[in-house]
Amino acid sequence: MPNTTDRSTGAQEYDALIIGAGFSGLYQLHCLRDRLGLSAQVLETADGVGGTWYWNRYPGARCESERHSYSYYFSKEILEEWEWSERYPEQPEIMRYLNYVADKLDLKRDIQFGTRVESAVYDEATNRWHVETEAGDQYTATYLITAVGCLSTANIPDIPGLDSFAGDWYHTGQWPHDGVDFTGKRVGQIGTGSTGIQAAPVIASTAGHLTVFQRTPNYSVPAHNGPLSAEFKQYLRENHDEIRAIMQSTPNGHPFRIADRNVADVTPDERLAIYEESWRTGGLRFRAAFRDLLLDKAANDTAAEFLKDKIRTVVKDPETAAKLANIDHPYAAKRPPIDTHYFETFNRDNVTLVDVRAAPIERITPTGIVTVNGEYPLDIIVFATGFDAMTGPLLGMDIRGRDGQALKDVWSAGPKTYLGLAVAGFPNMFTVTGPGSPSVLCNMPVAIEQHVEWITDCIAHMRENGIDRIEAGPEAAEKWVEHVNDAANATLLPLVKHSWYLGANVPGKPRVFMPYAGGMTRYRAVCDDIAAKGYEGFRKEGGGHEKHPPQGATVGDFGPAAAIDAPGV
Ligand code: N01
Repeated sequence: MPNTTDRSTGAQEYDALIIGAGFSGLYQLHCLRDRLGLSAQVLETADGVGGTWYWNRYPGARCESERHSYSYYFSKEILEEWEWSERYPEQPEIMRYLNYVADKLDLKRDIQFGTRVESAVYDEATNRWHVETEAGDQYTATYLITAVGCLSTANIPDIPGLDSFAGDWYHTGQWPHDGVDFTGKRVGQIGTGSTGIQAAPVIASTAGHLTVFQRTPNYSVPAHNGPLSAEFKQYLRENHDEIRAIMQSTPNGHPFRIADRNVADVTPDERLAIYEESWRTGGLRFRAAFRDLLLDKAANDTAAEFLKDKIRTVVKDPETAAKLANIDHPYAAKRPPIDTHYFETFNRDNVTLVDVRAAPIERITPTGIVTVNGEYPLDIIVFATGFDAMTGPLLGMDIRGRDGQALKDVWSAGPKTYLGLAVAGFPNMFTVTGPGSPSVLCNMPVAIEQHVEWITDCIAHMRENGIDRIEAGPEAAEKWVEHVNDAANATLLPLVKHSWYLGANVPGKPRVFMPYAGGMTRYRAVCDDIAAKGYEGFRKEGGGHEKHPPQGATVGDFGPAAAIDAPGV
């Protein structure tokens, strides 16, 4: 319930507004409302909870983190009550889980569904955020928390002629709730990232014919999905604390440790045996085979060669295998997909691979897709073309901070945040999994829980100490951006020129490496240290704090970038 309603504007007044009802927004609401006792409201575009999982209903959509790690860990009761069914839960199961959590914590009564936020404007005189929705409803709050996710703004390439297509077309991130019937249809799928690799085998199983338009070939490791055994479920029930301890002590937040050995520490035969074993284990665990896979190109080459050999072994047609294995980026320098029979799909008679790097797409016609080699007649086009990642969802709203400055102008040369959590010039605004946070290089729920708890503690600290405004200091933000760059540059990640980590998948987007590659463990320690030092690097007003206190001498000492253990995926 709002504290009050402004009589002149009709604006509903809250302590906190949270934008988005996915993993982040749900937990943020619980923390602010039930732990701090604030009046808080979530504004959510969709008609239900779930965030990115609400929209990504494409065939084959399932989680790539292992079930028991893709969960909230803040509540023992939830951990004990909920039981996952498979190693990698499918989208409907994740939706059931998030609805279960929302109902259990009675969160939905404070979520306004079907509500798209258009603008959020900070008013310095009243120290409040004014939020307006597409429908013209108005809200104000002291704290604004964006929980909009990293991968929620669909990237639909601007291919000439799309409007003229007489068939149906869909983006995987905006999938129809009733599903799509591919039976007997000629389907074209553009995109071979994690999504396309999940979708293609399922689409091919019913389509008349599937043509996969591949621009950048990709590695993939079998997921080896399957139902959980009774013994494993028992192990999970009895070992939550230990599993959480592992997830919180690894750089990527997954429930397994990255091996503490370098590729050069073992003989070629041992290395092969390790890769074979990792391939059999499957999923993102393959990445954990050696510590230096993302730090040393020569080490990475050994994994890359192993994975390309697997493609050539699985795919029967040598020409198709060659196109699929023609990968020129280091393994895991793009987010490494995992799959269920992706490469095997190209052995089916009803599947064709088209290399659009060699023969680019020229246009879409009423009847299909035309590349420089000719037309592919289609009934349905599936865009598995990814997202305007990390900044897209934030810049999709008109967010204005002090002096009316727009976030899109402040970030015109690329995003700048302090810890990925706050932006200079935008007081009392917090960005869960914002650019500059580990987010997408980490198992998301682990990153989200840390962010939400840090933000909650920060707001509690403000209220206990009479601090009215908190804002990232520009110097601290500059140093954090530098540190984010150094952390990325100490790895092979920036070697991929065409990666959404860099914003390179969206024409005109500034090329800035957005996620923090220094590892979740390091990041957590930095955040804790900053909080322990009274939110060092932040400017505070109220409670006896000066308006612009000088920054502490140690701000920016986040540790050496090169000491990164092993960035995650
Ligand atoms: O998107 P992507 P995604 N012409 O950007 C191609 C997460 N995720 O949706 O590489 C032709 O990775 C593009 O080609 P290129 C995960 O973090 C999680 O697959 O730009 N092709 C690429 O092949 C993941 O990384 C899960 O040359 C075009 C593809 O489209 C992130 O979401 C599941 C093109 C886009 O790949 C995004 O994955 C799935 C064009 N004009 C995803 N434009 C789970 O954990 C783009 N492409 C469940």
